[in-house]
Amino acid sequence: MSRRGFLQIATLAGAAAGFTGTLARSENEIGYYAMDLSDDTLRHMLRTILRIRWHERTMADKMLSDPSYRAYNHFYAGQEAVATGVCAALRNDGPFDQIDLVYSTHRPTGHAIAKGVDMAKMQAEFDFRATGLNNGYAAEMHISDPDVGFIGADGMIGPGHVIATGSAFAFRARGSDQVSVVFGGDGTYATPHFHSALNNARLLDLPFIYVLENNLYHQYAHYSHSCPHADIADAARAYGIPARVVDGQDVFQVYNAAKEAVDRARAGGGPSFIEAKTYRYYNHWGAPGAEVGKLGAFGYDPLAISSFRPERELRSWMQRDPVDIARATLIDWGVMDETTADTMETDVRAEVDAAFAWAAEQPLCTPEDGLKHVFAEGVVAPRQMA
Ligand SMILES: Cc1ncc(C[n+]2csc(CCOP(=O)(O)OP(=O)(O)O)c2C)c(N)n1
Ligand SMILES: [Mg+2]
Repeated sequence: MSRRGFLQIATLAGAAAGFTGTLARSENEIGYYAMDLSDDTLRHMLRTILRIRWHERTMADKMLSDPSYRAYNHFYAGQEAVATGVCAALRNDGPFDQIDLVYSTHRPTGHAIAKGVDMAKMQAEFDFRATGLNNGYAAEMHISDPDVGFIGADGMIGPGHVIATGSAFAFRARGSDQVSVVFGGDGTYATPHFHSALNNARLLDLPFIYVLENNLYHQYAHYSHSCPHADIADAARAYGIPARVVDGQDVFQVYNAAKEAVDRARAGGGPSFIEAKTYRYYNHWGAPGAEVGKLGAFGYDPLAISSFRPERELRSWMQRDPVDIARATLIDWGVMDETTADTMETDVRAEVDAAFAWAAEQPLCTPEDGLKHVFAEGVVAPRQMA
């Protein structure tokens, strides 16, 4: 019997015997839904984490080594388990009026990949190519792909939260069981939109999930500078919203909390809040302080007024890397072995290289393209007043 099978039986036996310990459960008793996923789904989750990670690393290396490379990024490395665990609990395929929607942030790459956005097209978009995901108009901070329910990245922190509750309101009004999810950072606590979205979601009992990625910093300031709570989840509880704090480095813990929240929303139980404690391996924006071929930015960021985070803090978070945790868990559960895990990583690296190569061959936008989609094309009759 696999270790996962053993843990599943132990959980059932524990439940039957009224066992309330932590065996085979996450410590805050979310119910270990991840263990019941199919092997294929579990492998897909690790693959998604790896796809995000190698996209990040490839892009960072390009930014550092190729002066002609135009694309830029707010790197998501270190946080991959959050996007992956949440999106694994959502409906990502199907007609637009049935899939779940994700509203992203200024750090959108991981959310986009996890929701199912085509990586090659996204990469072409980042590089201002005319055949990119949004015809070269969006770059990183405005990518959007409604076909997979990825409503979009957002250069502003906050306003997307309120728009996401609008979608949730539409779902409720139409009697749909779709769910609207917004990702936000610890920095959004200090925006009015954070509070407005949570208040309205509770008042109207909306199928709305707020996923707060607490990576400790907004730009170069610690979140305690703008938020009085150690757990930002306490702010959601103040609005009467059930809230979980999870280890954002462990994709399966994130999934458990997301599944619980999605089930609640679909059943008409209203909003949920998930605070994932996590960390970003690069600096706020771009790759300053990073080195080609190495994960993370340990060096000084010239945009920061001072060295804003201790190097040993970054190193200690990297010891609990989302890739390692997901991989070790699946090997422990007997879902894969070291060799199949290595093969998956090799495949993913080839896929990412191919996506970058395809994007680099795509035609660039022309100056004329910049004037398209601004005004209506052709002759437009002025509206006549009756
Ligand atoms: C309304 C608004 N104010 C300020 C900014 C500038 N800004 C961009 S990212 C950022 C910090 C965001 O921090 P956090 O929400 O913790 O997300 P993280 O960057 O850590 O992922 C700020 C202040 C902005 N984009 N929008
Ligand atoms: Mg932050």
